[in-house]
Amino acid sequence: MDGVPSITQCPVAPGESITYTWRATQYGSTWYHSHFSLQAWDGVLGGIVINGPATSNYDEDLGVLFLNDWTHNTADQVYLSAETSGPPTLDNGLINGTNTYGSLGNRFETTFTAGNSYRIRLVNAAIDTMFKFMIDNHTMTIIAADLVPIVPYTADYISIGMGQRYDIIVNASESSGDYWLRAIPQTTCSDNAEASNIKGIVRYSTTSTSDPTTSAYSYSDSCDDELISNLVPYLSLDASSEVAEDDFAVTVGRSGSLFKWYMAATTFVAEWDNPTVLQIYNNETSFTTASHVIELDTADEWVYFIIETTATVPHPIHLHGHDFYILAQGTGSYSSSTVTLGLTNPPRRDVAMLPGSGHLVIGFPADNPGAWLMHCHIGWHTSEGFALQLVERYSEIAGLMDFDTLNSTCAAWDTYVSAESIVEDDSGV
Ligand SMILES: [Cu+2]
Repeated sequence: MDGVPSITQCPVAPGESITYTWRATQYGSTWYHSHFSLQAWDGVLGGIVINGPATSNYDEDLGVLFLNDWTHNTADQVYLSAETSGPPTLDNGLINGTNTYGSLGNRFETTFTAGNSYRIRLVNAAIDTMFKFMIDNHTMTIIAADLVPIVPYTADYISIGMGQRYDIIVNASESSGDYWLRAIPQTTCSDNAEASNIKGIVRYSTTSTSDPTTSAYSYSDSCDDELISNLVPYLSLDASSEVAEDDFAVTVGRSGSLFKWYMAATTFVAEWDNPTVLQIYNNETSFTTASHVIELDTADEWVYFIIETTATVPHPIHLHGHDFYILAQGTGSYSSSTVTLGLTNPPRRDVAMLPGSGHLVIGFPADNPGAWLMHCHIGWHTSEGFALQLVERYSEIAGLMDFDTLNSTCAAWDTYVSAESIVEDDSGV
């Protein structure tokens, strides 16, 4: 029960609070954010670090480093044009919540001690920007993808999609100087008015105040994930043969003047005041078509999801409640006769890119009872209905719920909605 409104709880009314208590069964770097409307993209987010072993050594943990895009109007204001005219050019970007704009603002800065090595926990918390992240003159060793430790590999830069995390280790391999740290929007799928200015500074002297004069590593602009062959989980697990399979064509269309996204011809809408787990609590078994419930009833049964698009826009596909196995990811449509699934220790994570005009095949066992959202992590697309939900092991869910909190949260929400005449105007997630 991870706090998604319309799925696992009612939204938290203004002035109310909710406390989440959970047992961490994994370790590594992740983040939390509001799932109500577009609040996350106005800054209702933060990092989560769960300590545990790493697959490579380092001297110092610098913690979470957020990469964001940014709009000068609120995301809610911008949404009004996004849903009628398509995704807008965003105004700027932020490194850990800060950047310059003209003569205003300040850059993120950090100081390295020559010879030391630093762990940085990257989070792409952008609403609609895929970044390449790099630090000039410094290579990196990548040790985790989302919450999954991987066999370390080295690179000059890393591609990080919306919602994804990477843990990297950077050696302070220079002896002095100032170096740009860059989050570069990939123009293949992202538009940003300050694309070359989303930068921070790595210094070797705390007293230096000069801007770096260093150059970026060369790269080719793309919105592709890191290669499957590089994302090798340190704990080797093989995927099992499927027992069930679902195929979801991703399409976009208009409902009146508004863009809506569809998976298998359904654009997602769930109700803030009637979350899925409340329906389960009330023993309801027929869900609305628009709430796009996929029921997984058999414990530990393997399911494969085939997600395909014929449009050129790539999408970061995120599943709550699971690390899925990436069985295939590529361009063109999926066919079992032309695409070979990788079942031997494939990458596991919780966000993967569906390539433009391409396919993504993910698989996972039904080993986590609950109601779990799957959605595109582009904020506009989530609100425009690019989502579905799993009801995983229905009969076990009620026993895992905290009814008192569910009911009191919903009661406070209902009171607020009737007092303020609040109307749900998006997908509810
Ligand atoms: Cu999308």
